[in-house]
Amino acid sequence: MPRINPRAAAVKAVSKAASEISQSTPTPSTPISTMINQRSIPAEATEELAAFRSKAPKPKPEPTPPRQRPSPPWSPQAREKKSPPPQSTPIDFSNFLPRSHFEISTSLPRSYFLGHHNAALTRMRQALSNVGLILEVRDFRVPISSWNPLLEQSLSSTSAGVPRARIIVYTKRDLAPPQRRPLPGSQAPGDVIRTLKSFHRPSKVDNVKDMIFLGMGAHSASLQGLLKAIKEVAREMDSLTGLRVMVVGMPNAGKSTLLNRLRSHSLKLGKAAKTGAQPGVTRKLGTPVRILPGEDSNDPDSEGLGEGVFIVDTPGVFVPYVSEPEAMLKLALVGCVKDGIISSVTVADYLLYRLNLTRSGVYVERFGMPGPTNDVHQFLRAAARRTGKLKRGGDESLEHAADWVIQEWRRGNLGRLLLDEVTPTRLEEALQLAREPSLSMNQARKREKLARKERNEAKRAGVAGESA
Ligand SMILES: Nc1nc2c(ncn2[C@@H]2O[C@H](COP(=O)(O)OP(=O)(O)O)[C@@H](O)[C@H]2O)c(=O)[nH]1
Ligand SMILES: [Mg+2]
Repeated sequence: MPRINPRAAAVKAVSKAASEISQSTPTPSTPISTMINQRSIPAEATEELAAFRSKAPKPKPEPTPPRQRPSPPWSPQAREKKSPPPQSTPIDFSNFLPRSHFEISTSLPRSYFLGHHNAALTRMRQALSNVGLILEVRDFRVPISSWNPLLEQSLSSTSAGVPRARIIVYTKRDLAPPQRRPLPGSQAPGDVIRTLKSFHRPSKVDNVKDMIFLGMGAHSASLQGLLKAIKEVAREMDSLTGLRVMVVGMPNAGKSTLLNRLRSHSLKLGKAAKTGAQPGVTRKLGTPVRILPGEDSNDPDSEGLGEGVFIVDTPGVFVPYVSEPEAMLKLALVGCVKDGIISSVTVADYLLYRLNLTRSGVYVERFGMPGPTNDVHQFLRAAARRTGKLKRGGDESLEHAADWVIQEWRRGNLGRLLLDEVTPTRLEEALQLAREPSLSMNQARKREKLARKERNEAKRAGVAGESA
């Protein structure tokens, strides 16, 4: 038995208790300067405040937060990292004014169209000859931004010019807000689904056989619905060799996961395609994988399926150029763009802006903040302190905190959002874009340059008009 020094044990116990008390001490109430920064005071009140401040004694500077070392795995902070957070918190937003507009730098990258995207598209075109059905995967949180017209133009019709059958699958439904509780200032997912359903009617978009809304977990009814729709297409084709399906979409939209889930649901077989949280996991066209048995099987439901249904996985293909800069931020946030292409602090700032617009205060409680904020640095400092994302000297690492915040949101633990506004007009505009002849990268850049010039000229004219 090791000998215990009673004095050392007592000192250890006292310092542990002291650190627990300091961690549980509530944050001091918000100083006026912070409240102004957060714009939690209406603009018209600032003048009165300024007058009051000139008479009042100078406020004490904000206390610097205590420097902390990264917490060990058994500490309360580490447990906080693991425990699933509450999805809605009664945070008071009544005196808080969220930003109504997100300022986007003109230098924001507008493309993530890589060499292997282009090569994949060429190989997909070559492999199309025996493909009877395209499963087009889009992310339900960004149903318009993750719509890739390039895929549509390249794959939608056969060499004879006949439109190829398509089913549109909206994934990640589970990461959108729950249907019964629409967030303020945001559309209810049920309305978005209705708008998409009425838009995708076959009369509007060529040969769309069905659309399916899928999420992980308790959504196997949708998976069942998708298999049924695939079977119907196979029976319609009535080919002896069965049906070949190609699953296509933007990077990280959930294509490989869908293939695995269809196979597992229908044939109870294990994973056939590699999946991952970052884009670029699937680099090559897959070999066809069976998802439905052929007529020679004992399955009574395989009638009319020929040799069965096989599915081919493909690498994600990004749009050559994103003309709407905000769409690029949305795509980065949901993970269609590889992390690091856009600064994670910018992406986290965009997330903060969107969370505040929907009055989602999950972050306020989780990071122990005095209230909501529009200041991304304040947001990330609080996240860093709470999760131990600290630099060697103890200062908060904003980049690491930003990476963590983005991942945590993607896991559905920091408020769930629908990022695109889905209206018939917006869908109609996207359709027009999809029907335009494909823009080359250079053409797209030229187009953007011209648009920027026009924007700047309009801005200058506006300023001149004001000062005249
Ligand atoms: N929550 C959730 N995650 C999903 C869903 N579909 C895919 N994912 C995740 O999204 C990430 C990308 O999936 P993957 O299938 O590799 O995407 P791919 O690049 O389109 O093949 C993985 O981490 C998946 O687990 C979904 O419906 N819900
Ligand atoms: Mg994949």
